[in-house]
Amino acid sequence: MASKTKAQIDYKKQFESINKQFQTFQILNEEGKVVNESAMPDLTDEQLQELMKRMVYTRILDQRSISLNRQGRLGFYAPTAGQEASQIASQFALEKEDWILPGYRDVPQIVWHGLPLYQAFLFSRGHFQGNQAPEGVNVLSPQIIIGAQYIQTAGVALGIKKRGQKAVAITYTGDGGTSQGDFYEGINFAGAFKAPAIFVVQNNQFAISTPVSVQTAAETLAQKAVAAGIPGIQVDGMDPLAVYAAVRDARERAVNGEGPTLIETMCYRYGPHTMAGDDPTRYRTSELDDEWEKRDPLIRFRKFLEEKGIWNEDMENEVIEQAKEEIKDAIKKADEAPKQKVTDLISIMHEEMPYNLKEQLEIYKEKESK
Ligand SMILES: Cc1ncc(C[n+]2csc(CCOP(=O)(O)OP(=O)(O)O)c2C)c(N)n1
Ligand SMILES: [Mg+2]
Repeated sequence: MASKTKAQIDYKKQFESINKQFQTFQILNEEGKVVNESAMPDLTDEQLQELMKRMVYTRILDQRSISLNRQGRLGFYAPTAGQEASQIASQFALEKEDWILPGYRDVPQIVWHGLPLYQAFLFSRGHFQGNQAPEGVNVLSPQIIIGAQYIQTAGVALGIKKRGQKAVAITYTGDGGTSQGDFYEGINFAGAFKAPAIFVVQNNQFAISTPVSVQTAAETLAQKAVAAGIPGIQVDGMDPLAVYAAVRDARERAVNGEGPTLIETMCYRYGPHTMAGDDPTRYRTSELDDEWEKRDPLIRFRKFLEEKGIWNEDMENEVIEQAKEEIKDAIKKADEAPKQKVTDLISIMHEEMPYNLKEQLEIYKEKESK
């Protein structure tokens, strides 16, 4: 009898049906018009204004951070312009008791979750005080190792579940991060344990100079959820309402014991990868930049709010002035932090200090007293 050599599945159809299920979710289009009324989140006018304020503020924070970095007053900085809807609207959908596990580009979310701005500046300078979130501010330090925060989030979410808390752990990585083993381990573990986690992939189209088309053969990054047995959704990451609605829905499912969700937000970083010498003109065309800048979250949300009669230029200018003022105060406060000492690093590392560090602590205390 002849053995069957042909696969029994029509793979072409399989791919088609998978891709069909991961269409981009949008509520507000580029012109600021609602295109998906039934999905409109339940937000008051005050909440909509607050969301806009935070996005405008964050754009200013980005501009000021870039300039402070150029003046040598900040250290590590990864620009955020273009990712405001993805970052700010996702944090806006959280509650205070939720935990944020950020990547290096996700400083705005932890600041809006309660980390004082001067501490974010200290983080940028590599000062240990930047990593000490105040009690009750549920944020971890920005992760530099690509994807590592996905595994940590599975753990934090499982902890939340075991304690019976009504909260979630949300984390962020980039398109490049989805190629890491940690990414798969994190979503798989959280899925298996139905842990209350929200995994956000901010697809800003590039991992430094590598475009998504080179990163993976997958049509969308959201569909990577399928293998972990969890829901996945691709969202217009330049649309604050769509991002808010998707994260809010994921949060509700998570606290109701229905497990994690993977959310891919389609966005773009206008600036360089970091301030450490990256030149995006070497790997991106100005046409592509223009295409994405037309989708800007601030432009479309401003149009939407103005149309509703709840936003105007004066309000926006007021936010800009407030942001500049607060940023100035925060950098001044960061300047006042005590100079970092080796004894600080040794003493903050462990709850109970191992004997070898105790020895080193004495040595450095002696040195620093001179
Ligand atoms: C495990 C690991 N490998 C490599 C790097 C170096 N690295 C820093 S950022 C980056 C690209 C990440 O791109 P993406 O995940 O798309 O995030 P984006 O910077 O675009 O927000 C790489 C490879 C790293 N930090 N960690
Ligand atoms: Mg990226």
